[in-house]
Amino acid sequence: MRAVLSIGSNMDDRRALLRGVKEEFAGEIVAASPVFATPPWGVTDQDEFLNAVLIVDVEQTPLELLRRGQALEDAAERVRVRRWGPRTLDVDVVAVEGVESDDPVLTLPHPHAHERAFVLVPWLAADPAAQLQGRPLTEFIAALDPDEVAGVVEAGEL
Ligand code: A4P
Ligand code: MG
Repeated sequence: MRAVLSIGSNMDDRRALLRGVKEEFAGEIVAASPVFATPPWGVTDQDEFLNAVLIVDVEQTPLELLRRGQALEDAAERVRVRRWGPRTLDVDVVAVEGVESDDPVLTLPHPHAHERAFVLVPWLAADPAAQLQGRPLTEFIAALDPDEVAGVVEAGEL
């Protein structure tokens, strides 16, 4: 099963946390984006994020993949000192090839993917031919606020 993962961090050693996810999926990665620095989306009074996208090929169900991502989030939380502080690591399942779901436990494609430059720009970098609901990613990116897209800036290797 081929899937698209969006990974993000805005605290602690952000790059190391993202790299930890890459290492976890090492043998299953088909493509990986560089790291991008991204302004916080949604709740804007928080620190800048680093984001990346991994395309993986795994022998698991979509739900198992979600749980695997959540286990990595939990592991990242454990090294944290501050209780109830911001998240160290977010692992979202953006899309699974050939799967659509409106289950709130795992909605596919991710309901916010199409409107998030911090997902679309790295995803396009990882897979220039990628499509979301049958349309090229560039169409969704073109529909976003250009300032938001310009705010997503490449920041080195994952
Ligand atoms: N869930 C349903 N569908 C999915 C899916 N496709 N992938 C459910 C992952 N999870 C999915 O998520 C809440 C519930 O969503 C889970 O129980 C899962 O079953 P969560 O990760 O526990 O909670 P959260 O991350 O605090 O909330 P939410 O709404 O998922 O936030 P997001 O969407 O993860 O956004 N700005 C920048 N620049 N970069 C970022 O990475 N991330 C966020 C968090 C906000 N702003 C950001 C970034
Ligand atoms: Mg999440």
